[in-house]
Amino acid sequence: MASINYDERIPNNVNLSSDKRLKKALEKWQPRFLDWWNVVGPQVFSNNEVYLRTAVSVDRDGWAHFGHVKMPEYRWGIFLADPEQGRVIPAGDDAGKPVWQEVPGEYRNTLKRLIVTQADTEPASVEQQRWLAQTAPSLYDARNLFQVNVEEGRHLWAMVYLLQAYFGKDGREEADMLLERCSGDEDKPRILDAFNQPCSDWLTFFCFTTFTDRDGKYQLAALAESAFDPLSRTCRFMLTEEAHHLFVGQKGIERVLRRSVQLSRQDPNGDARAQGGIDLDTIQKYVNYWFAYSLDLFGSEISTNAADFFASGLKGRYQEAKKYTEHTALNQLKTISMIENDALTEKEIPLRNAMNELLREEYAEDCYRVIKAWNRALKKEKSDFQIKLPHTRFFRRQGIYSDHHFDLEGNMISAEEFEANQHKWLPSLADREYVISLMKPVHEPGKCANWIAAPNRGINGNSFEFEYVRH
Ligand code: BYC
Repeated sequence: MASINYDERIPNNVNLSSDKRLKKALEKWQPRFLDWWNVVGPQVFSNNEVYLRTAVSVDRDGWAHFGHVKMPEYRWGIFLADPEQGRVIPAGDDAGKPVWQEVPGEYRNTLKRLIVTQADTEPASVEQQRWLAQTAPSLYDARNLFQVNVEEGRHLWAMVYLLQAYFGKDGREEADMLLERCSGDEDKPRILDAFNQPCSDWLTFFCFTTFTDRDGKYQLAALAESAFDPLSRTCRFMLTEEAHHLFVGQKGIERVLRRSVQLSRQDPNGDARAQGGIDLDTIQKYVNYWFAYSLDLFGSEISTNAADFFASGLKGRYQEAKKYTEHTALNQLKTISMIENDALTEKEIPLRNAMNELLREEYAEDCYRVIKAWNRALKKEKSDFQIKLPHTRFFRRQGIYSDHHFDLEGNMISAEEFEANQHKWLPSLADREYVISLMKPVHEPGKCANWIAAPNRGINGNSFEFEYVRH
């Protein structure tokens, strides 16, 4: 199995020292990355020792080396999954032909745009979360946040490697621009909407890591089916890291739900807020908001871009090689609910044009599994409350539903009706202010904020009381 060479200035398993030009370009980018990290990366505990996991090799078990490190000294590097011998193009017009080790001229711009869009999300999320540790509900949570942050930083490295190694001068310029755009910046915002939303509280962070990072999982899985083999190998390794981010989100919300039930039980009026907790209705509103925002990240339901990505083999379907036997998706149709004359009607469209929607459906099913797990946890706490996922048409700002209004069940409603109900369905300013008012730091080992239950176990066999951040 390919181990990672940590003796080099940039740890890597791509034999970087054999390519002097690329090595020089990446070594030039490295101090810029560190400047960026220092200015818009984690601003709290930024020079403390944090108990972090670092990859040591790219095989299934080899990537988890744990130890206390200061974040700016984290060994970010370039790690690709091992090549699959004889791999062929999984999908599209050229399915079955050998994969590409270089970028074909005709796809250069499209592929570069896809890689830049993916890459742009990685530093964006670090920027969004840079102040969160200031109000961490425990050191365990601060540590998990930092683990997510350093790995998003490494995902940026992975994408920058592809840009610099395969796209020449253009790629180097794009790599620089990735450090210039900034989440929420008026003049130079990040590319996709969800990555310009503020992340000022931990309920948002847990929703973001549940729903938005999960979009990352599905987009990376689609890119892992790419004909461009270096992209596929890069995404395959990134996916192994992504699993922990999803765990942080899912378990985080589960702990808030459990605590909410416990606190409402302690209150004579069954009011979790009166006991300093977050009521279940508010949690549901955050779920509605972040599920909808994350659905937008899949692009329009009907997309010629997506059809072209699929036809040319740049992106595949989720688990294309495993789940499908027919890989061209030609002469097949998909039924989509469209809006005509202000009413929903079912229309059949060519399957290739519905690739974004197919991926979104896989994603939504995965989200349902998470909701079920949360509802099991609620039942265990003896609560009858059930968290629900809103309909995929609800509160969309991208795609074919974005010009209309829908209720939580996906029924079309008037703008007035939406307006009248929106604070029942989505967090109001008062809800947000209330949640933010609870965000008080608990930075003592083994202590946990009142509004969230402590986790059942710690990280890597350690207890919750372990000193995850030394300060
Ligand atoms: N916001 O045909 P359309 C992650 C643009 S998350 C703003 O509908 P297409 C992570 C679109 O770019 C995963 N703009 O969509 C998670 C296009 O613009 P142009 C990120 C949007 O092209 C947490 C136009 O609208 N990975 O990894 O079929 C933490 C019409 O496009 C949005 C990727 O995104 C939006 N939400 O598909 C850290 C994968 N949606 O070209 C990390 C790479 C669409 O007309 N990207 N637009 O100027 C892609 O595969 C595709 O670009 C998209 C859009 C799926 C995003």
